[in-house]
Amino acid sequence: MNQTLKSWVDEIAAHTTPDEIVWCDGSAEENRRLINEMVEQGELTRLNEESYPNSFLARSDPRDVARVEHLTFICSPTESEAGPTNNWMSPADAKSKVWPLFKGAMKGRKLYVVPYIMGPAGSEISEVGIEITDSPYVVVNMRIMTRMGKIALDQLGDSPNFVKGLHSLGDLSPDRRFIMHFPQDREIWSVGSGYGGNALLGKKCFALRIASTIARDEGWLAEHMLILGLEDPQGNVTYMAAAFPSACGKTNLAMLVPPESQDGWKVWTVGDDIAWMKFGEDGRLYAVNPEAGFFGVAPGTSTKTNPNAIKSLEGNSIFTNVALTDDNEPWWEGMDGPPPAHAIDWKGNDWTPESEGVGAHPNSRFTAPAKQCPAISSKWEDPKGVPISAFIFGGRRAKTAPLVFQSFDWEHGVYVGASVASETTAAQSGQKVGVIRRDPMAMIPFCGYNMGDYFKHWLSIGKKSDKVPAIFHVNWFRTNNDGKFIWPGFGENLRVLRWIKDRCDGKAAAAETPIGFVPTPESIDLSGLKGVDPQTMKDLLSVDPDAWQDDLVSQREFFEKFGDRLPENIWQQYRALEQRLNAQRAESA
Ligand code: TSX
Ligand code: MN
Repeated sequence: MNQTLKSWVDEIAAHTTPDEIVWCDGSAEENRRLINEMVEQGELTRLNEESYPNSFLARSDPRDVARVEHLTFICSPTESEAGPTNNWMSPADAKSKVWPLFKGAMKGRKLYVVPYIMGPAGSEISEVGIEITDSPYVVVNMRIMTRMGKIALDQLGDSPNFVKGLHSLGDLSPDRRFIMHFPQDREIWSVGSGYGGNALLGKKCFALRIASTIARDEGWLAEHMLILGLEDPQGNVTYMAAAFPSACGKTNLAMLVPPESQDGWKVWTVGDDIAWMKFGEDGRLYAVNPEAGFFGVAPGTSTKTNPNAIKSLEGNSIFTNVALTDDNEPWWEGMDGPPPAHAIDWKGNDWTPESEGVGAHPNSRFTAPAKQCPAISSKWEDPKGVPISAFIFGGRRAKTAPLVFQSFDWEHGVYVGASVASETTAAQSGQKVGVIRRDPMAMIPFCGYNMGDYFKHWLSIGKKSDKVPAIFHVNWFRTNNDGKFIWPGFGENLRVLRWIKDRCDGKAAAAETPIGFVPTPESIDLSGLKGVDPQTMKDLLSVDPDAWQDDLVSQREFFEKFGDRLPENIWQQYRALEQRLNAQRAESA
């Protein structure tokens, strides 16, 4: 028995006073028992055994359906270590505020000890975490999302080196809800929420917020990135990792199915949300997916937008806050076919297509095992990871960013990542449509330390090796003057991935512009693609210096928040872009 673990569990049990302590082994039998208990309590609904075998519906408290950034804190010793993009509380204040909320919190409940590995078993890149929780929903989700149970205790052995995560549902009141991160102790305290991102502590809390601080200290990367392998008709696979802000379709890109006209090309899924990357002996960056499942947004997922996601979730899956049809099947807006004539909505009320609100909550989720994805990479559990050739950043931009461009070099690429932004959509509640939100490397909600230091860390990674990935930026969301999307997106994005691969191989042609290397119109294969004529392609690849000048204003405002913590190289890149844009304007004037 691991003594550090045992004394921590004893200490927490003494304070939270559960009725029983359950050490989870991750077995199928244990999972069945937990699920049966939850079905009996009415906390889970068994779905149609024919179409969705071994799958279940959960409904959360209606006030507890999403991550809560205003209640999420980085509790580093000083406020400047957390930086201007995080909420900060001193470790002492955080502990004295939240520890009382755990007092007696598990009375009448069971305390589950959930050991888990983030990353493939036996990998040097992997890390062990232990989550203590009083939510059986968390346990069964963690079993899908991580390598959970005995396998993790075996990997941990006697080592005190694990991330401690303490979670209690508390009374689910938003007034007593806190998601606290203690990077120096590698510890997470979460109370008052049962929602995924707040309660499944291996994912955003550990694999991004805590791991990003470990990665900074140890010289590696913990990023909010999908990982995919692009296989050419000869069978060569090029691995890429991509970071996009929310609502840009990261999971869809990770599982891209090539169109029929791109015969012989394949995309293999390694991960859809998080990448941990370390240098190999050959100087290349190797990436693993720390997760073992997909916690995907359900609405909008269909056989049209993401057929592989649909096939991944047709069994052994958990659905949270979706609607329930009269056939006992899950349903959400944007699913294939017509909406059901009657369903039970995510709050448990009768629903018809004529009803006022939605059937499924816009942030409703599926939890599905990664191994069920038809395109899962044969290397997805390789302890070595996969060698990354390209980093891809992106955002939802109506006018500025072209379909794709490549940075001039690593330092310029870090600046491109730091200036990532996305325009809000109608689906994102509570704000106006088309507002620009800056989200460097898609890490704004997930970086566990000052992002000025984070950019410095990225710059330092480029100095460690001459084989770092090439850096690209994509934008699937360019619109014309009528506001209509001019790129078909989805499977057709394969054509852009091919250009990226060719650039990595030193092949495809590109034109030098102020913002970077943009494809020549002929260098993107448009064979068999209807609706993208030569003029549209020109529009997709155009760089409007006036639009970029406006973007620089927004960038400056954002970067100034970091004061002298922002590396001078980022400002140099900013000024160099400004000068190149001015030169282009002077030329065309
Ligand atoms: O995921 C998306 N991707 C990446 C796919 C690999 N989405 C969905 C975003 C919300 C999560 C996209 N939406 C993409 C895209 O490439 N492009 C668009 C915009 C778009 C939407 C619809 C059409 C074309 C573009 N066309 C028709 O509906 C017919
Ligand atoms: Mn994410």
